[in-house]
Amino acid sequence: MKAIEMKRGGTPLIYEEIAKAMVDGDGNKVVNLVDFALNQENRPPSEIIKRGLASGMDILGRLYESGEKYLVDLIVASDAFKRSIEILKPRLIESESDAKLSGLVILGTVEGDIHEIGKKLVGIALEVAGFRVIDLGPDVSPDRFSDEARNLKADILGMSSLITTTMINAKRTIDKLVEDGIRGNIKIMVGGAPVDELFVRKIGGDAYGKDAFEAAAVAKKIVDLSKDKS
Ligand code: B1M
Repeated sequence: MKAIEMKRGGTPLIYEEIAKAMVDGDGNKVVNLVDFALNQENRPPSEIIKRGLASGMDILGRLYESGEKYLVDLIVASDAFKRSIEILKPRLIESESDAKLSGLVILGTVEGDIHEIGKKLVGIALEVAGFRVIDLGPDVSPDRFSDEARNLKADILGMSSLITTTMINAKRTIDKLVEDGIRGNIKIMVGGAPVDELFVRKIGGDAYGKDAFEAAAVAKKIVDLSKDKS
């Protein structure tokens, strides 16, 4: 593959190429470009995610909403995104990892919601920040969240929610933790496109993360604060 030239103004064209291949549904091209950006051009993995993959997915989401793209296009792009994360993950952790262990986080997408790419990125960012992460996957019930939180003695429970109709299941999960008597032992962070700070506060959570890297920073802050208190 030939070296990717710079756009006027210095923005590397490779990020746009990755985003375009996502929108065009060319999964193999996405993965090859990601590999090229990382290994030939030495682009930072976090920028490849933000300006290439996530940007392409965002455009695709809008085209899906307006009826110009279909569910199958989202599935192809999601597969390419996940394959790309596997390429980027080792480099992200090796280049940006914080050596000391910050705590244990259990992570999952709320019940009824199968979106998992954002959650996977949050998991990686938390690992980079020194947390041990146990990913329960998508569509996690309040009962399961609560059982795992108790059994694993996790410091933080992180919930991802992408659909407006199921985001209320984050509240049902918090209610379940209260019912099981373990709410006071764990910090709760919630995020995802339709979620905001106000929603998290209303349902009784502790913290909101706008994106993966902000989520990791916020996680460190709430764990450090609770250590200071004890
Ligand atoms: Co669906 N989907 N989808 N989808 N999908 C959305 C979310 C939607 C907005 C598309 C649209 O209509 N514009 C819409 C929801 C509308 C709404 O409720 N407001 C939607 C819909 C309707 C659906 C279905 C119902 C469609 C259908 O079947 N008719 C269905 C849902 C089925 C279900 O869950 N029960 C469905 C299915 C799918 C696919 C399976 C095809 C696929 C998911 C594949 C997978 O994950 N395995 C998919 C995709 C890819 C999308 C879009 C296009 C992209 C989501 C994504 O991966 N983004 C999405 C539209 C969009 O977001 N533009 C859409 C990339 C990712 C990096 O960003 O997930 O936002 P994001 O995560 C960010 C932040 O939000 C944040 O950090 C992440 C990284 O920066 N974050 C957290 C996320 N979790 C966090 C947790 C935290 C902190 C931060 O703390 C714990």
